[in-house]
Amino acid sequence: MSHNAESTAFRSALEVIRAVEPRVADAIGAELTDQRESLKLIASENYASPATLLAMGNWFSDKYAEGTVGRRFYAGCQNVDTVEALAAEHARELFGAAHAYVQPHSGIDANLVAFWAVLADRVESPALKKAQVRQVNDLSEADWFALRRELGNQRMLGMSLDAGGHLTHGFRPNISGKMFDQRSYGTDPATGLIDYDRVAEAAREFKPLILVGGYSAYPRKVNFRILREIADSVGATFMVDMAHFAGLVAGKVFTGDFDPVPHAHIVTTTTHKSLRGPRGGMVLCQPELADQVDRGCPMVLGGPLPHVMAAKAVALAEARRPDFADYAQRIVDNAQALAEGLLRRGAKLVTGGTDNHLVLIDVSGYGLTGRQAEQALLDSGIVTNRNSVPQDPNGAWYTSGIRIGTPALTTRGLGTAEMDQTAELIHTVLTQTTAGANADGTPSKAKYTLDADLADKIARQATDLLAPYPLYPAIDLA
Ligand code: DSN
Repeated sequence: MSHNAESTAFRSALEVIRAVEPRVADAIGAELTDQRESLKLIASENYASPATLLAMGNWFSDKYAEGTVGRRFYAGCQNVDTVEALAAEHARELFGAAHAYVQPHSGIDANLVAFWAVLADRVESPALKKAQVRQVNDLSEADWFALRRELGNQRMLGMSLDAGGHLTHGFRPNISGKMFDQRSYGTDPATGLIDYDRVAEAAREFKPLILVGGYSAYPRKVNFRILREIADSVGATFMVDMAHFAGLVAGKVFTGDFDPVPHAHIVTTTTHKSLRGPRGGMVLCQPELADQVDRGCPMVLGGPLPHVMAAKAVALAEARRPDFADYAQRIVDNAQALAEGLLRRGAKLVTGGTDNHLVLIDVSGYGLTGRQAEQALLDSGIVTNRNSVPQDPNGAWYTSGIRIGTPALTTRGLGTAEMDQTAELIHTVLTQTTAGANADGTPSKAKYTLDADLADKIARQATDLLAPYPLYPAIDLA
């Protein structure tokens, strides 16, 4: 395929859009410019391939396809069946999973599908048995009351938010925190690492129905074999949310005890982070959960998005190519180079480093909150997000941390030398930023000062750093 084909495809698409609503075409073009010019260090973002992006922009978007492959609630789904079956096959082969469900629209949706599947599989509930889709109309009022009583108050044990766990692992701002009686395990205050003995102790005391492994801001490997043993010892279902590190599992950087798929009963993921696919979710599971997982739509999901499933099939096919393993290894090499560069310059990092794709800087070492640091970096052309650190005194809004990750810059081709330069840019911005004060003189958690000329200079240096590694080099919209 020629480079010219990619350029022609996107230019033509924009021409067609521009004829209807030019402001949308302009915004799409502006987004490409912004993404090309900024140093994207958001750990959960990436750049999907042109083939993946194009697979989403077509008439598959027009199809309803509730149900599963070969068993739909709508006629005319033969082509949707083709792409859904392909995406599931690629997912099973890539991860060595018994079953794959590729309909979830996001990671949150994938987790909801998993929670429902585990509840339906594990909770002894005559009312629930009746409530399965095919019999839902037969439920009496008494059945509904029984169903709520029998399913309610089940227990979930997951990683605490400030130690790097995710909102959907039983925390109040998410429905999982209302569905489940939740307790969390944190990390060792001295090392920042998961203390598996403490997890085992919490599991023994709490006796969860579901033990959740996985994180969105923990910079280390997790031993899933040990977590499975803990789950088994208390009769819990072991679920892993690998949304952040699915690309490292796919690329065989995380193997053995660190690969969740052979150890967990059920694994959820997004497809757009280190896996580098379209925005979306996916569930992998053991055979005994497959039937419940496949009820995801309409149980907790809206109609599947066939255009996104087509894009998942494309991206998963890409991840099965040998060069994806090289990409995954470079993600980790780059994160470690970035961590080392920051440490050498005096930054304080949670756990003192990383062995995955992300680094968590404790910016209290620079006298800043996460919010101040995030904005100062943004002023300087460096896109990151603030994040809590363990036992964070500033809470989840202001925070004391900055989370940075390397999947996106690694896709562009930046390597360890550029990571050291990136560390220099970050360190310069953070050392030159000063926390501000409120009108009454009290310290502000949001205000800061950073010399505008310095911010501009750093932004130019960031652009120079990116210049040899153009984003979507074949695409010229001019
Ligand atoms: N929003 C994702 C992240 O940034 O980690 C997780 O939901």
